[in-house]
Amino acid sequence: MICMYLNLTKNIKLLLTMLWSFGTLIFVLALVWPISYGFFHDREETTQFSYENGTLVFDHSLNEFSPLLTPDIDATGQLIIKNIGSLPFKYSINFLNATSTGQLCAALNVALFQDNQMIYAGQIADLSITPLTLDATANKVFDWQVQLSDTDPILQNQTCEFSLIVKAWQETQASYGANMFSDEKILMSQVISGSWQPNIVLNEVLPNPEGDDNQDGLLGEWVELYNNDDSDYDLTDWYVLDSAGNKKIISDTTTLNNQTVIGAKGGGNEWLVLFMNAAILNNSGDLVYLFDNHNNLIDSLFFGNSSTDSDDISDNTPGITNGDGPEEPGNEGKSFARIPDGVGPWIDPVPTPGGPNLMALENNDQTETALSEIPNEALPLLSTTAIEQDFCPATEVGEILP
Ligand SMILES: [Ca+2]
Ligand SMILES: [Ca+2]
Ligand SMILES: [Ca+2]
Repeated sequence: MICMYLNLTKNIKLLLTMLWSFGTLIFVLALVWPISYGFFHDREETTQFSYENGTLVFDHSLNEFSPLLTPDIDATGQLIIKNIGSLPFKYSINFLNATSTGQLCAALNVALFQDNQMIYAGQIADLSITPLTLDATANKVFDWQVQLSDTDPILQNQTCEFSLIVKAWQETQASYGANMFSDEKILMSQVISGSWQPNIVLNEVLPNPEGDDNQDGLLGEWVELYNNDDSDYDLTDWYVLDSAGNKKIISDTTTLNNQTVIGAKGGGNEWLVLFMNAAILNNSGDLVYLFDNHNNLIDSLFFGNSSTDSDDISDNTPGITNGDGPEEPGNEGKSFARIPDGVGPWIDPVPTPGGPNLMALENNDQTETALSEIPNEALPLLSTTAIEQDFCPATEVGEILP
């Protein structure tokens, strides 16, 4: 019995000794073990979201851009970064990805402003903002401005969806990385383009030039276009059709001065002359349609008789006796033109290819005739937009397409 007591006491002492040693070891380890931190990492994919992990966290707001983007109207948006944590942080904003119908994303020029100072200008795909700093509980508002870099109507009615990634990290660290307090969010938004058409019109037509109509360049038939817009346009592959479906395409070999770009209104280069280089436009009257390079009808004109050849008013080779005699001089060499350029009614002044339309040469008294004084009955049988509906419904246009 005594022996058992002694053994129990000995075992208890041994157990206490082991506990003491283990406790001492834990205490010593606690003294020399490095201080450790808990790291928090947060990542969400949202359009707007609020989340808090305790110390380093931000909220954001990125709205959709508005209004609908056109060559003349910029779209704007706003990005707000809010520090809702207890620590100041550094952060960066970078492009992540984009998808668009057509080529809209690639045609966007993006500018980003911070406190009215531009901090980025370029394509959305190149957006990269170097680390900025935001104090605890502070907000930062960024203003976006988006413009179209191209006026091509093919960019109409498209959507560009894009994502940005915003990373925030401890202010004490140079850059974002592992093993630190951080927050990361993906922001999504979109830019939508509206509708527009270049305000380009048929401005002057010479269906019956002096002499043989079957001549090239300015000696033959031609059609002049006018640009009512404040932007330049490259009209390569735009074309005109007549009522028989004859097609003349704009290129650097078919225009006056090899011009394919029509300048902005008021710049002195807002006219473009397309040569027919053949007897195409009927001197008895004809239709002229203007199409863009995507087969959209832009403008049309019906003009009346431009010949005085009483026996064959459709004769394109005046001077050749045809029945009762040659074509008489008169309307030959006179064009049909809008006065004022681009917007006015159609009359039949002297030809002015590539320049402002004139009622008559300056030594002619008609030059001084105010438009308002021109009696309606003096106007030839011409039509403008109002008559386009009668003469150029879409189905009829389709029927004459070559
Ligand atoms: Ca002629
Ligand atoms: Ca002709
Ligand atoms: Ca002209």
